[in-house]
Amino acid sequence: MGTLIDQALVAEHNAKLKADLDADYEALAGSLSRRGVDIETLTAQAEKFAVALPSWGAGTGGTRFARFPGKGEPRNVFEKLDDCAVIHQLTRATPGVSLHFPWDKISDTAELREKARSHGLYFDLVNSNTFQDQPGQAHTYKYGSLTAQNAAAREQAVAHNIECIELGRALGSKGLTVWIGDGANFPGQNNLRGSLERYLDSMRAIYAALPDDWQVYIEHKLFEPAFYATTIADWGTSFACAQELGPKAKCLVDLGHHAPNTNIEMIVARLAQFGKLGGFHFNDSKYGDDDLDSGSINPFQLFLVFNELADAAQREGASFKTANMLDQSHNVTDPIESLMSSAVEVQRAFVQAALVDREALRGFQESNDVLNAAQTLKKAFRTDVSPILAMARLRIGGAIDPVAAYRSAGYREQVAVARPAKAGASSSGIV
Ligand SMILES: [Mn+2]
Repeated sequence: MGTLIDQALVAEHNAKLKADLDADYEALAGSLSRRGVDIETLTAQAEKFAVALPSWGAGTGGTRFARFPGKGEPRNVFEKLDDCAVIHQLTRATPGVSLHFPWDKISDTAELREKARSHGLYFDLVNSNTFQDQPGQAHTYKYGSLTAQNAAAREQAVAHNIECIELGRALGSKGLTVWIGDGANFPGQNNLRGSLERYLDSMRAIYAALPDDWQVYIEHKLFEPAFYATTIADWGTSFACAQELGPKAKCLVDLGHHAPNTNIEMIVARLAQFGKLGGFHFNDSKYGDDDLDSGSINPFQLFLVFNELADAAQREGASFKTANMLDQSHNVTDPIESLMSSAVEVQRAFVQAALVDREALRGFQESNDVLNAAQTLKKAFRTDVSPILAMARLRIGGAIDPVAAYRSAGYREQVAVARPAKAGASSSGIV
């Protein structure tokens, strides 16, 4: 199966919106041209942009209080891939899927790989899970996994990560993201330094199992479920561990995993400067690790992150790359709609950052023209690049308005019939 929504329906949708898009695109081309910017260069860049989808995002997430599942949620990894394929079909910006084990574990990786291939998808980074116990597990992670006092629990957690590498390898993935919930809820519960020493010992064993062309991504998070002291709480700890482990270890920045008002774009700049910026989990937040849709609360921050990425790319050339994926929890929206909108918001920030006049910015910085330096960024941020994003999608087979096309195709109603809910079938989560 190549596409899950009849491409004729997408074409019909596009035909209705094409004349308006052409007019908007032409108007934007004109105004950009007066700024010395070629719209076609930006559209070509937008066409190449990709952000990976989290398999766990295809279902309704939930909070600590409740989960309100929607109709037709995927019940297994194959159905998650079907939904991811629809998101990519309409946005043309999400060809990669990031799996989470053991939630997505199956015995036949060849079948899963073939399913992805038939959808035009590939497997991005794989994720391990030692932040909850699985049925039948020998040793609990209640008091930690990679940092547990109990050596057998640590060994079990290391073995799970190595199994994730093997599964990922069979699926064509090139990296493992490790996030642990380890830490303390009380002062005195853990020896702070001892916990990190055990973490490093465990990570050295995982690192040693990495194939030559693989990387391991360390994801930090300020708090939750450890509410007093999380072992890998911040980018400084993440960076120190990545340095300690070696060149195949990088830092992964989840936008939600910081204290409110943290200058995340500066963290991005620091990690890029020292060669340890591995990738991102994009989402948005107001208070903590809210896992809200990317760009829904603070789109300017998202733009400023991409501004740093554009600066790093200009300094370092084609060798500069990051692994980008969404990591969100959809509680009150259709996950497919949220993931499509979020992919477009991340792509929007990327294109806006490409619009920044870097030469002018440098000039204003050197001459201490603070106001104009700030305005140079704002000018790019304020530019509505929607026609560029829509035109990019149209030219590579996507939908001018992905959410409208999705709704009119009736996909959710169809899968609601095909996927009757069954008790305990959900395997979505929040990370
Ligand atoms: Mn994350």
